[in-house]
Amino acid sequence: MTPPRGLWKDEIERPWISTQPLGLAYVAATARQAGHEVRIIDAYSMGTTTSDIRNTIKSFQPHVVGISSLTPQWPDARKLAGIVKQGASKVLTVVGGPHVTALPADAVSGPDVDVAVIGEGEETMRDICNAVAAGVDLETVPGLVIPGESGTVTTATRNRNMDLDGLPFPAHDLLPEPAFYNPFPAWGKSGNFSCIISGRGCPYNCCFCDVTAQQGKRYRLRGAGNIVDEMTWLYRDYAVTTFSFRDPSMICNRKRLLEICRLINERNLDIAWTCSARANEVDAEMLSAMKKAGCRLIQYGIEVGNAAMLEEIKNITREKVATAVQATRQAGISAHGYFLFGFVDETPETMQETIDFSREIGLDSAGFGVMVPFPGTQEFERYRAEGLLLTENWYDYDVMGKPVYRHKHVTREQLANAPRRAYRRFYLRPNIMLRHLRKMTSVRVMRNYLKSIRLMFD
Ligand code: B12
Ligand code: SF4
Repeated sequence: MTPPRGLWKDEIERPWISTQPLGLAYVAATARQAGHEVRIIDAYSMGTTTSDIRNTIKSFQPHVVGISSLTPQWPDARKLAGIVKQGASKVLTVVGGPHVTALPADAVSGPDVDVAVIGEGEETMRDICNAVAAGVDLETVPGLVIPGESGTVTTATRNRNMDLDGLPFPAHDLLPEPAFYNPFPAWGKSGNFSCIISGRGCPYNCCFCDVTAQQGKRYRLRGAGNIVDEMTWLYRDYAVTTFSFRDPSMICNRKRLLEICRLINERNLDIAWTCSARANEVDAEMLSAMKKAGCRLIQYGIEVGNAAMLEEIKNITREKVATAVQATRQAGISAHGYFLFGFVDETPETMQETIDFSREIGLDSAGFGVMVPFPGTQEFERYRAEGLLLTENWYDYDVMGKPVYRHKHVTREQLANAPRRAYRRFYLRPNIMLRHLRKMTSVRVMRNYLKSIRLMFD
């Protein structure tokens, strides 16, 4: 299950944008492959009510319930575990996901969570289900934290899965219909949308990001054939025509990237897709092959505009970023930049530099947020050690929310207002507005644009 947003304060709301919870769908597919009967309730995306959850649990009477949690979802996840226990008192509640991996002992400190899973959960959840079915002690299963009478017990370390092609595809058939998910598809094609993961791990270990802590420093890549097989399945059986590669590593291996593009063309998949990239990784040949295979948008994590901060945070120069954006647009692919405010050296001047840089380099679109020091990141340790964290209510740890820390050089108000100011400065320009007006080709896209515009002025 994913926890419904706002459950902890009894104010459940459906998010206005949600995408398939792939991690959970991988875990479900693996447990099912081992012979267990599995259901997924994506209560976060569906805004499932407490009474619906109770009814489902009462009628299904599961032996094990797995709950996935990002950091801001943790208060909801914990409350959900309690509701599950009320519906089926003998059930084993298992939590997993990025927040649990960062703070597993904390995750099992309450009365309703029985087991925390560290890291990638496919094999671990399969082993938990097997152990429960066979009545075997959970302490024999690697990768767990379990509450014990004299403190928590951490079981043996589980090695990372090096054979991602050996995993079953995510259990899309257990999720709501793809049409239910409503991302921002201005760059996409009409039809359904799906996320896809082409690999795990990231060697860069950026100070604000926990992907390296979660998935390790080494890229573990799926093969091109395995990836395009999944795309072909989703295209044929689920009418998915728009894909978003959601891992940091999709373009990191040139040979594999070119092979993915070749296979998409060979199989005549009439699709549009997007991926994330680091500006130091692209070149003209790759971009041209990507364009021919349907890539419409590349999302660059740029983060800041100040040259010294850029060097420190992303180990890259302003020139390199500008060249990558230019080359992307020259290849006929739109370029999106992500920016964050609030890194440790931030000042009012560097915030302005970020806004100016976002406008200068020719991006088609940009996203701005306040840096959040998520548990498991270097920034979290640094802000905590310096006593700057203002709250450990994890619900507030959201890049769209208010800063959760005191900053040495910038007031909380300056920081909180920066994204909105940046959005206005970026988008309220005639050429950018015109570019986006041209993309309003459907009611769905128009509705999403209107919601975003409202956020700029809220
Ligand atoms: C797609 C995505 C989203 C999607 C969908 C999230 C989802 N539920 O899957 C959306 C757009 C909704 C999203 C939103 C946010 N996201 Co996001 N997202 C991602 C992204 C790009 C891919 C996730 C993914 O599919 N990974 C691949 C799968 C295989 O890994 P996984 O999801 O971690 O799942 C594995 C394990 O965690 C574990 N596991 C997961 N769930 C469970 C459950 C059980 C029971 C078990 C046993 C195991 C288990 O097993 C899985 C399989 O191996 C990741 C970056 C990344 N590369 O992971 C960020 C990431 C997960 N997101 C992140 C963040 C911060 C957010 C936001 C908080 C941003 C914000 N607004 O501030 C919001 C949170 C929204 C909310 N209220 O919860 C952070 C998480 C940090 C953290 N510690 O919480 C990540 C890691 C990105 C980052 N750079 O730091 N995100
Ligand atoms: S921000 Fe991107 S490049 Fe940096 S560690 Fe995270 S996933 Fe890797």
